[in-house]
Amino acid sequence: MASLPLPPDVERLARELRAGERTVLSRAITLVESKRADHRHTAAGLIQELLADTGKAVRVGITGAPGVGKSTLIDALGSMLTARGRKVAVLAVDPSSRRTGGSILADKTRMAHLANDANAFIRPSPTSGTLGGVAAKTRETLLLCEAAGYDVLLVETVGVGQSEIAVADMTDFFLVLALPGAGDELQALKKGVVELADMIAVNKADGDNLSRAKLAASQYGAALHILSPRSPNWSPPVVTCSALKGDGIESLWEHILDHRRRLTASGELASRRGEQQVKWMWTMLEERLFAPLRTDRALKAALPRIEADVAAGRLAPGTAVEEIANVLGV
Ligand SMILES: Nc1nc2c(ncn2[C@@H]2O[C@H](COP(=O)(O)OP(=O)(O)OP(=O)(O)O)[C@@H](O)[C@H]2O)c(=O)[nH]1
Ligand SMILES: [Mg+2]
Repeated sequence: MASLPLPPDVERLARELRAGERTVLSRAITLVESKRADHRHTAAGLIQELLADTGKAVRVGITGAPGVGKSTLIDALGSMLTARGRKVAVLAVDPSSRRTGGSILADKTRMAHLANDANAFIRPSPTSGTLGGVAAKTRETLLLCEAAGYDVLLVETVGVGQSEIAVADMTDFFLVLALPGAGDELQALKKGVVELADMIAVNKADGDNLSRAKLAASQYGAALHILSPRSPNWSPPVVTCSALKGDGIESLWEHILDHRRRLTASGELASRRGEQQVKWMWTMLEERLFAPLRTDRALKAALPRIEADVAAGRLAPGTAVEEIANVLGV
């Protein structure tokens, strides 16, 4: 199948984006987030055009329970980095409708420094769609930010579901934030998030919480010890920090850079990213192949009867699949 010709403005858009203009970046992200078929087509062309300009940033995923201090930490870490001459982009993956216009504002106030920082770019999560859809758009946005010259990407996701895996799959380093409270560590272990962690940071290690935070950190350390590490080249450290006071933020970044050096030297970073790209391709292909299932009118009309027949035991599932394939003509 011959691919459709690209609209002439793709090259110009790519050029302006490389120049690092924020308004152009915002516009390109809006394009990537659009559901219109012609926009999708242009967006895909733009990403392809920019591919050689991507991949240079440090990509960090940050997760943790609601209120653990993710945004506060991003504000502190991001500000430290822009002060050192880095350009920082903050993205989020949150497919739930939790984040309405109001809380985007709240987020910006919790990232008060970055929100007013010329070297920082904050983009809230696309608000509608499946996790797969939201994650796909965030991945493309991440590439656009890299092409626009952002060299640190911080991707926040709330630790309540599958979105952590999606974020771990698009980043190089996965930071899990925890609270100094008892029982919290076990919860996180149950969800399997800790298996993804390249580092655990017990936040709010300040004031009365300091000793409890240290205790929690040693418990996490013991728990991590019995898990097999995600990488042969890295043992996830457990640290304490206070995003609010800025304590431990510098050492947090040192760990991230250390991880990067080791995984770059061993070749693991490149292979991890390669695997992520291939996985991404398959995810997009599956989405695309599944699309007719959701939109085909004839199938939509036939499905309730087919499902009812399968449920009632009148129709074998295999026969039902044949029938559906017939309707779709595949
Ligand atoms: N004492 C203390 N409070 C903190 C610290 N970090 C964050 N907080 C407070 O915890 C509350 C939640 O912080 P956020 O940064 O919004 O947490 P979050 O994890 O981004 O929350 P969601 O995005 O809603 O999941 C705010 O009131 C912060 O001021 C810290 O290091 N110490
Ligand atoms: Mg937040």
